[in-house]
Amino acid sequence: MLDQARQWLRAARSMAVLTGAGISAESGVPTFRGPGGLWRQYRPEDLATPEAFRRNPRLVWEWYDWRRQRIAQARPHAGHEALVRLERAKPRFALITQNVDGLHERAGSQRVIKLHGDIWTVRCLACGRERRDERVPLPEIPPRCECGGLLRPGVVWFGESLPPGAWEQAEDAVRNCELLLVIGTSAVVYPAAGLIPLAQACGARVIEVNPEETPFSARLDCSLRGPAGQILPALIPLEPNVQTG
Ligand code: BV8
Ligand code: ZN
Repeated sequence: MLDQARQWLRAARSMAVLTGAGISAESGVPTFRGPGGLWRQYRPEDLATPEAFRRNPRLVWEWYDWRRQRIAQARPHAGHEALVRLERAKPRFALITQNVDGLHERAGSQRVIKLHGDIWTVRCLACGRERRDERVPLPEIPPRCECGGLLRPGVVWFGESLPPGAWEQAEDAVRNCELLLVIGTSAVVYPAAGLIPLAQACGARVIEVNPEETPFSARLDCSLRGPAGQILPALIPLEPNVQTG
């Protein structure tokens, strides 16, 4: 399995990678639906929706401020670093992430397509201004804009459409790749999860890395059952010749 996957990976001339919360688990950032996941204490519809924010911006911001503090203490791991090596080795490469934690960029990934926004950006509901805000913890909850307006996290909530351009870029990358590597996602959130069958429909091979089964595992070319921090470095070894394509 691993050898076959490594061989496909080495041979692929164009690649797309789709990551979810699982790739940040070994960095100490809780996942959403796993044991002790973020959603355990909070139900998604209670917090990650525009309605919840309108109803109780303080509660929603307490959750995001808590997550920002967890992420600020986290460090990218060997799995994130393996994806940086892969990006450098493959001329045609796209890293599509559902994560909002920014760990891929902190590891050195350059071409990151963020489908669900970025927890380190905020947007003003009054004047619409968007900016990076990395203050941890936030000085006031909920945080306010200079204009006095309420700031919201720069992430995509349930029921909200994805950032313009991000979806198109992701779809284009998946339609045109030979190989899709899916890492650490439960593949239940759409439209992101739809990229997996789309890749298959366009003739790409799909390799999955996840300690658990997902709704797509049985239908994929290769489903590697294990943690990203161990499997990715084995899949994408350090030696210099990994870029032979
Ligand atoms: C939209 C950002 C429409 C904020 C998030 C009914 C059926 C189908 C779809 C829907 C439906 N009802 C509603 C919908 C649509 C909805 C949706 O898909 N709902 C789901 C729950 C059914 N989708 C939306 O609303 C999307 N928008 O459709 O808009 C529209 C169109 C046009 C115009 C207007 C509107 C927006 C979805 C984005 C929501 N935002 N987060 C934030 O982060 O706070 S989603 C949230 O879930 C995160 O982004 C997260 O990334 C995402 C997916 O979760 P995962 O990343 O997969 O994480 P999870 O915990 O679930 O799984 C972790 C996995 O890792 C597990 O498999 C585990 O085994 C594995 N793992 C654990 N440890 C490791 C590991 N893997 C590797 N190594 C390890 N060590
Ligand atoms: Zn403002």
